[in-house]
Amino acid sequence: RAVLRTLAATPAAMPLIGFPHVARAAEFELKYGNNLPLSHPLNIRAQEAAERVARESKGRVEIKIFPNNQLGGDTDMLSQVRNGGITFFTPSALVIATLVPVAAINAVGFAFSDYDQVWKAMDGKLGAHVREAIAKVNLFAFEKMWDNGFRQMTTSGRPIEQAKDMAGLKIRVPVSPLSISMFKALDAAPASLQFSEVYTALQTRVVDAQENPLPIIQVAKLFEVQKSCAISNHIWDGFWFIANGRAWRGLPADLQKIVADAINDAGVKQRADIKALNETVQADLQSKGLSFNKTDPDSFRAKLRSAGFYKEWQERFGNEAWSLLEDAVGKLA
Ligand code: X2X
Repeated sequence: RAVLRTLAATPAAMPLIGFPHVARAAEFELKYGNNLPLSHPLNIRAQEAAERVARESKGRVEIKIFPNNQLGGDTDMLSQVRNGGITFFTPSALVIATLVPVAAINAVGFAFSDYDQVWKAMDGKLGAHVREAIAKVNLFAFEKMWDNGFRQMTTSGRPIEQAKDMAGLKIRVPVSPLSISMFKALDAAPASLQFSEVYTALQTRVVDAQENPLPIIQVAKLFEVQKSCAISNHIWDGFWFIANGRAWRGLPADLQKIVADAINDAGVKQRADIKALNETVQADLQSKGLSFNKTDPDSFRAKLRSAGFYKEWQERFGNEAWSLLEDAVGKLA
């Protein structure tokens, strides 16, 4: 009644001031966690996708992004997406492989030699094979992988040029059985640490080396605690954008389409961002004091072969997945 009196007393000429806009809570509030700094293309494109989903769903779906390990490390977020604590997570293939072993197949040492091979395989049969395996543990993997990049090795001491330089090297690797296996086969001394711990571990010399794509080295400022970088391209690594299976199935089909289209389109744009970044990132890192050297990939492949690395992982992944990989990259074992 009071409101009506106010309205009645309001001169028609005065624009009616809208009632304070109360933002309706979204019908679906979805949490997305990742392990990368805000400035990485993964977060920039994820933010765009979240805005597109809110717009196209007319506010029915809100994706809240928690970047840079705000929700905990990879291991924590992997268990959260499994139990539904969060809806989305973007683990590296190396990391989700702790749950879905075959997911590490794209990370077999020195398998991929360029991005044409990578996307033909991961957008094709090999990627489909891995997505099926991810579905079996009640997670949903979106069709398009996001790009982490070709991994390079950095050290605080002498540069790495060939396989023999790896002997005894205390190198940090992700929480990944394949990474441990590969660097042990190279006679290094690998230590698995979550990405959130890497900078400090290098700074305090708990480890003397690490390996990551150059954009990661840049955004995580690892050049501040490392001296040299060997361009080894020893692993191509990608992020699977995954959803909790139950939460994903709980979205109506029209909203699933809006979310999937936005996330897949964002993933393809993020790939282009990394490609563009790769043109400039080495010069930027050099300007920040990181020295670079080439390596002899054949010496590393020969060492992995003689250590039985390829044979071991062919058995562990199974012949079907291994054949899909070799169809894409040629004979490895
Ligand atoms: O932990 C790493 O090295 C990173 C950031 O590349 C992954 O997410 C695997």
